[in-house]
Amino acid sequence: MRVLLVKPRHLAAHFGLAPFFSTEPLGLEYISAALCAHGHQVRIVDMCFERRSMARIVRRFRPELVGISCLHILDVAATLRHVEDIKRTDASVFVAVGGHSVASFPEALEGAHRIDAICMGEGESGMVALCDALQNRRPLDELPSLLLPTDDGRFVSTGEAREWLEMNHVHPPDRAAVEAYRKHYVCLNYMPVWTMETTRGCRHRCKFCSVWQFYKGSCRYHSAQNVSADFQRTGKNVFVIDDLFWANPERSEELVRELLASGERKNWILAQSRVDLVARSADLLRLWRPLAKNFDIFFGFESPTRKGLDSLHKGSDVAKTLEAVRVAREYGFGVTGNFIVDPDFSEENFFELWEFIEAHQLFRVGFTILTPLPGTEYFEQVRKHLKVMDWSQYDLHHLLWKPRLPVERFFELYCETWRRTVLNAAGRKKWWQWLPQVDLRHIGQMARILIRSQQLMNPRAYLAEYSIPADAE
Ligand code: B12
Repeated sequence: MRVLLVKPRHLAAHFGLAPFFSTEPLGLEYISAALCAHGHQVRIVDMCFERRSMARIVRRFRPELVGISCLHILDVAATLRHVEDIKRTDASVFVAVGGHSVASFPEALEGAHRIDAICMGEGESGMVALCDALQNRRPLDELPSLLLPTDDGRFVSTGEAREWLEMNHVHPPDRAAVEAYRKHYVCLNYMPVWTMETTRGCRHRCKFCSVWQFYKGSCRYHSAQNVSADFQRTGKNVFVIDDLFWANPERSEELVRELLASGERKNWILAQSRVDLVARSADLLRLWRPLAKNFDIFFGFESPTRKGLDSLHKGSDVAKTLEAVRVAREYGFGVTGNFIVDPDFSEENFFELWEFIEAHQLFRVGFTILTPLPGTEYFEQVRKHLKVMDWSQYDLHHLLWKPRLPVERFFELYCETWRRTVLNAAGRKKWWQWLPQVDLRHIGQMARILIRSQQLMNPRAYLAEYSIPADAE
């Protein structure tokens, strides 16, 4: 079959670190590899950087099946627009929508009757099964993990999801399918960037995170040989998107030995991990460090206090945060991360956060506003109190209910928090100090990103998008 896979064109991301991060559609690359292995003809289009219209792409490629990946709930509006464009161009094309956010919360697509199926599970197996059924004209309600539309605009389930994939059977991602867009993929001052996956899922239970709920607490690992082969295919800057890097010490040691033996070295690697894990993994970190000239760790710091960590179900403590920072620095890793700002913050909570950042020199960090992500237990718990159901505001930088402080003061302090980081082009790291770290060819792109990101320190920008009526409870 001819299959078109689509990464939607999301809204211009303007707050937080979003302008600094733009990465490849790795999930679609895995799906493409699985489909190609079954003899299908596949194209991936990244609508964030695609110049052709959807209508033109559909007319040219004439897909029989289109799969759209709705990774973030923010992508819902763009996804629906693409569905309309595809169906208007050729109503006979079968349109399936999948991906993390809609599989976690299909309700976001309710009423979208032009979608032919919502896919709940991993696309490597789901899309192959869908192609097979469509090609052989078998009824779709025999396939598991689909939601199929009814005449009244609802979706009904075809049954429980099948088992999670056995990772050793997953084909490495089809990187060639996105090479045309490669120059657009950036992380901070590193460009172009490749993303890689070594582990899928997370076994922790953080209140704000939707990953463990999507993967039902499972954590699975690609084989060391497959990761090593993929590592050699990636370029010099690599963002490892695993939610919990170094999760399994034995397997991680096997993997790093395999990678070291391959001789491949990178300019920059970014890996995301937890403080308690890093605090107890000094020997493992020492083994990993030689793999790249620059190696940053992105920590979910979340809170400077035990009380704050407990309220987020983080299952860690502040002593571990400090130990992780010490271990990472001792072995030459760059320390980056994120803190969560609760709408319930008082002035003292902000001051506490600033003191912590200053005391431990954590200037390469970001901040997000505590947000109940659709599909999480937390979302269901607070749902009736939410004042905003516009998914474009679920970017972790909008208030979804009234804060404890007056809203103007909340955003003043939130922006002051951001001003204390290296991203303040007029502050800690002047704009021109970024330049030596950027390849000459990319200076224009870097300057544009820096200019765009200065909005995140401007309270008026947030207030302009604040939509909660003054008389709301
Ligand atoms: C990489 C990443 C990013 C990248 C962008 C990636 C991209 N290509 O667009 C960057 C760093 C830019 C980013 C930004 C943000 N992110 Co993000 N991101 C991730 C991360 C860590 C990995 C995604 C990934 O590549 N996974 C690996 C691939 C293999 O899996 P996959 O994409 O899910 O695809 C599989 C299945 O879902 C399925 N599938 C996917 N598409 C389709 C389509 C069809 C048709 C079918 C059948 C199946 C299918 O099959 C695939 C293969 O198995 C996830 C966490 C996670 N584990 O999912 C968070 C995550 C998706 N991000 C999240 C958030 C909150 C954000 C931000 C809002 C954070 C912020 N404050 O800035 C921003 C939003 C940016 C924006 N404006 O859009 C949340 C999303 C919550 C939600 N429900 O919306 C997640 C889940 C993290 C979390 N801990 O909760 N992100």
